[in-house]
Amino acid sequence: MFKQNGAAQHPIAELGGSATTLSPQELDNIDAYWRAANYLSVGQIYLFDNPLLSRPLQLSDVKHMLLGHWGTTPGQNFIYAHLNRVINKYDLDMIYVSGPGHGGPAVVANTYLEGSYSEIYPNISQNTAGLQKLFLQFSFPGGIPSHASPECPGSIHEGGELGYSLSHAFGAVFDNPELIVACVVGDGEAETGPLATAWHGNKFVNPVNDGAVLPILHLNGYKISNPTLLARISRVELEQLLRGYGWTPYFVEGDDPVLMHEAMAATLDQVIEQIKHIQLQARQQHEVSRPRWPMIVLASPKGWTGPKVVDGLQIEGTFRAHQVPLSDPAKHPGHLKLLEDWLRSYRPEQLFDAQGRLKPELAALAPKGNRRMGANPHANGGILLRDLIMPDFRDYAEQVPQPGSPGVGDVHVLGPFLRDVAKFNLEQRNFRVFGPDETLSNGLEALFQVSNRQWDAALQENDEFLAPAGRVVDSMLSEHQCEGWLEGYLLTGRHGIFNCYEAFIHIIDSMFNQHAKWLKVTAELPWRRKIASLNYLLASHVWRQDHNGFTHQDPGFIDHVVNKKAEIVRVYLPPDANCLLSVMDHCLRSRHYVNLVIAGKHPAPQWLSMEAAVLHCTQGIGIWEWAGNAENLEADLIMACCGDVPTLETLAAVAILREHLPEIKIRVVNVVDLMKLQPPREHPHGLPDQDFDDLFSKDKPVIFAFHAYPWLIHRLTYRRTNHANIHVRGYKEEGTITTPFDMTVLNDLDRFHLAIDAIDRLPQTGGKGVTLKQQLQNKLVEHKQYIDKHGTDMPEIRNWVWTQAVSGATT
Ligand SMILES: Cc1ncc(C[n+]2csc(CCOP(=O)(O)OP(=O)(O)O)c2C)c(N)n1
Repeated sequence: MFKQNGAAQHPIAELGGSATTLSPQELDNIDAYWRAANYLSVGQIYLFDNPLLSRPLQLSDVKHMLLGHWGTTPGQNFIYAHLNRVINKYDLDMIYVSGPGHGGPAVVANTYLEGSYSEIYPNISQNTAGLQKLFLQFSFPGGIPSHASPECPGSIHEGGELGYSLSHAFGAVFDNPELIVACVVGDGEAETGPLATAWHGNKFVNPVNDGAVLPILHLNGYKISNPTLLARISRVELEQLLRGYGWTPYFVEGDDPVLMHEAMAATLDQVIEQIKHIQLQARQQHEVSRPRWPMIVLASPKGWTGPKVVDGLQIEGTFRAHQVPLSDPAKHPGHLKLLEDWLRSYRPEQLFDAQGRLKPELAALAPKGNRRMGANPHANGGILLRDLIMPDFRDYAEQVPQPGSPGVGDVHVLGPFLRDVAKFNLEQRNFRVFGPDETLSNGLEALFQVSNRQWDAALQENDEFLAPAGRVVDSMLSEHQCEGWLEGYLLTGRHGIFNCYEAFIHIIDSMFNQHAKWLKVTAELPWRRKIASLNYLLASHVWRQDHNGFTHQDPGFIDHVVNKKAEIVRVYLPPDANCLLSVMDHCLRSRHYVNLVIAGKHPAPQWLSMEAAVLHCTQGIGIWEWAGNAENLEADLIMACCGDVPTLETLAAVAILREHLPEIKIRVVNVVDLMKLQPPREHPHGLPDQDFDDLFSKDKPVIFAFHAYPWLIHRLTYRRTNHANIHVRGYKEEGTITTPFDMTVLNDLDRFHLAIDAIDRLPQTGGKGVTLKQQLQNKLVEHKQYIDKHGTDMPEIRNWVWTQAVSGATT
C-alpha cells in the first residue's frame, strides 16, 4: 500500500532534498513534537503511574482496564503537528475536526502540548503531576471519554458516530470567511452515507463570504477488522473519485517519518497557498467560476510507530492496530516489555524536562493564544454568539376577528417573519435556513424575497433563486447535509432553522441524537458557552400528504425526540398561525435546546388573535373558554387537542356535541407545548399536578386528539391523577392517498369518531346520546360513499366553519 520511498505524490515534495520545505532543524523539531504527542497518547491509553518512565515500567504502572483507540491516533498527531506549523507560517484561523474521533488521545495530547488544555483544566498542569492526571483520567471512571468529546477543548465534533465530520466542517465555514476547517476524514468513515454525500459541500461554499474546508482523508487502510474500500481501489480510481467530487487531491504517502514530514509540510504549504489563491481570486479579482478546492490524502500505516509484531501477528499497518495493540500485559508478561519499548521509542527524556514540562524549543512550535486550535473561539461557538436582530413577530399576525376565520396556511404566515429575520441579520450574517429542496414546498417562499439559495454549481436559464450567496441552503437533497451543516453553523456560534418533511426528518434521527447528547454534556461544562438552539420546522406533516400518501406519513420524530434529556428537548405543536409565530420567535431566541415545531402549510381555520396566541403560547397549554360551554361550571367532559388538524377536528366535534347535547358541559383544552403534559420532575416545562388536575379534572373523561402516535400522550401523562380517563386518538399507521378528512377518519381522529367517543363515555346522555351516535355513524358511511364517488370531502366538511357562540373572548 505504501510507496517504498515514502515520497509524496506531489511536485514540490518530489524535489526531495534539493529544495526542502523544512530545514533539518525544523524537521527534527516537528518530529520531536509528533513523538511527544504519540508518547502522551500511548500514556493516556496505558499508564496509571510512572508518567515519565523515570524508572523501569512495572505492571502496577499500567491501568487495569485498557481502553481506547490507538490505530488512528499517530496519523492524527502527525496531521495536528503539521497544521500547527502552517497556522504559524500563514497566521491561519484554523480549527480541527476529527472525523475518526475515537482518536481522542490525539486531540487531548495536542491541546495539552499547546497549553490550551491546562488553561481550562488547571489540575491537568504542564508538569509531572499534571501528566499523571492526564494519563489517569483518560477512559477512566470519573475521567474523560475516549473520543474527541465535548470535554476536549477545540472540539466541535465528537466523532463517536462516524460520518458527520465533513458536513460539520462545511457548516462551520459558512459566513466565516477567514476560517479554515481542517477536517480529518477516516477512510472507514468515508464509506458511510452521510460522509459519501458530504464531499458535495464544495458546491455550496462561497469563496468570497465563506471560509474553506480542507479535507484530509486519512487513508490508513483499515476499519475495526476489515480493510477500507478506498484503500483497496487503485490510486487512479481513488483520484478520479475525488476529482469527480470536484476536489484536487494531493497524496502524501509512506511510512518513513523523515520523508513523510517533508512531504506533508510541502503539501500543506501548497494547499494553503492554493486556498488563499482561490479566495483572493474570488474576493479581489471577482472570479466567478466554482473553484476546485484542494484536499489531502494521507496514506500512512494504521497504528504507525506502534508495536510492529505482537505474539507473531503483524500489528502496525493492519486492522489489529485499531484499538489497544497490547491488550493484557498482566496475562502476557512479555507485553510489558513491548509496552516499555514502545513508550521509550519516543525518547521522552528528549521531549520533557525533569519536571515533566515540554522542552521550550518544542513548546515554541505551538501556535499562540487563540490561534491554538484548542483555544480557537470558533470551537466554543457560544463565545462568538450574537443575538439575532428580531422583527416583532406580532407585526406578522393573521387577523382573526373570530375563531374559525379562514387562514392561508400557517407556515405561509410564518414565511414573512422568517424573511425579515433573514433580512435584519444580513449584515451580521449569522442566520441561515437549511432544507433538503423543500423551502418552497414547505411554504417558506417569502424567504426568496430577500435572499437566494446558495449554490456554487452551474446555473441555467429557468433556475429559480439560485446564486453564489444566499441565506437559504436548500439545494441539496440530503437531510444529512442539512442537519450537519446546521449543526456546524450553530456549534460555531450562529443561528438557524432546518425545515423538513415530517416523515423524512427520521433520516437524521441519529444525528439529532448525537447533537442532543453534545448539548447535554456541554451544558454541564462551565467553560463551554451556550449555543443557539437547533430548530426543526416540520411543515409537511402526516395529516396533509394529499398527493404523496403513506410513504410520506410518519409523525414518529416526536417520540424519538422526547427520549432525550428533558433539559434539552422542547416540542411545540402550534394550532394556528399566530401561535406558530409566537412559538418560532421564542425558539429563535432560545439557547442550547433542540426545538421541534410542527405546523401546517395548508389553508386552515385560525383560532386565536395574536394577543390570545401570545397568552396561550406563554402558558403552553390552556382552556379555550370560548370553545367550550362549561364556563365556570364543572365540566362533564374534557376535549383536549394538540396539533393543527386535531384541533380542527376537536372543535368540529365540540360543535356537534354542543348543538345536539347542550346540557353536557364541555371544556376544551389545547396543548401547544407538549412537554407541559409531563410532571415537572420529569421535564422543566411540566405542569404541576394541581394545575394538571385543574385542567383535566380528577375523574372526568378526557378525549385527547393528538397529532402523532397516541401512545406518547399516555407515556407523558401516566403519572397524572386522571390518566385512566384519558382516551387518546392519534395516528395509528393508517396512511394512504386520500382526502384530508378521510385521513383523520382512517385513524379515528375525525370529528365524528371524537364525538362518538365522548358519547360512549357519558352515560348520562342516555337515549339522546344513542341517537346522536347513530347519526354520526351514518355520517361516517355517508362520508365514505361520497369520497369514493367524488374524490373529495363532503361539502359540509370542506365548508365547515366554527359557528358556536363565543363564550369567552379570543382577544
Ligand atoms: C456510524 C458508525 N458505525 C460504526 C462505528 C463503529 N466503529 C468505530 S471505529 C470504526 C472503524 C473506523 O474506521 P476509520 O474511519 O477508517 O477510522 P480509523 O481507521 O482511522 O480508526 C467503526 C466501524 C461507528 N463508530 N460509527
